[in-house]
Amino acid sequence: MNEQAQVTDETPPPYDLIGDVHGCIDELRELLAVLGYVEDAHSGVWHPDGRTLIFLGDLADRGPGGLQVWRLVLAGLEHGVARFVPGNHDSKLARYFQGRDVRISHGFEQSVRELAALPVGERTLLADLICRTILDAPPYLLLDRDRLVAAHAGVEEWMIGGNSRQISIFARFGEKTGEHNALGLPLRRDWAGTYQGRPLIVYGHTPTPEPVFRNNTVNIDQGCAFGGRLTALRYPELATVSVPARRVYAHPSMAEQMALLTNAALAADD
Ligand SMILES: [Mn+2]
Repeated sequence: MNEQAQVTDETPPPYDLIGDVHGCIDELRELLAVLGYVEDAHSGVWHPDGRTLIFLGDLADRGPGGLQVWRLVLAGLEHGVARFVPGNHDSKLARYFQGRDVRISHGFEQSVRELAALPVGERTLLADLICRTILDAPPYLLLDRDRLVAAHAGVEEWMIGGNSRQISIFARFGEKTGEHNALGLPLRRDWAGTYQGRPLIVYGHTPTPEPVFRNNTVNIDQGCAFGGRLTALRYPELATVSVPARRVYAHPSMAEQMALLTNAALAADD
């Protein structure tokens, strides 16, 4: 999360934006194939029509292949066919690589396992590369001549075009209200509900069963690691393409989450 980095990216469309992968490597490969991407050993992943992949962060944790997802994204970044904005799980991974104290929870235990399984030399190289990528990345991206914003948790209208520590934290975490929902998860201020800006904001971070288009914002996190789906938004087409999770990698599953939230809403209506 580089708070000095340029947030404007000159890469022209078309793009494919992909929500929180969370280690779902099989679903990511399937989604990329459906979108027409080709993977080869030399150039990594690429699209015959010159499309650019934009990853919305939270690449690892929960699903079984976080480091494989990272390798695919790193190859895409190296060959100029992918962009990346960091999520809260990515910044935690960077802090871990810097030797700082982080809680091994919320799926992070899976990434620790994957790292431990690597030979030490390979682990060091990969850790350095991942850490540098996360720390150098701008907190969000402003694309297509200021018509599109890609951010993990979102941005407020006044933040667009700027960069600072406050903006970087909001883009990765959103803003907590101090309250919790029926799942015990912190409630976040509904910035999208009042958004009136011109650029379309594409984000993830909070899983919803379907992509949510609202006030010129789109949430494309469909909770793949929780047994939901992995979604891409094609831009400028604004079509969503999803593949189902092969299984539930983390609980509460999307079905359990929806049932708990529905029950809480019904109880509140009584
Ligand atoms: Mn997140």
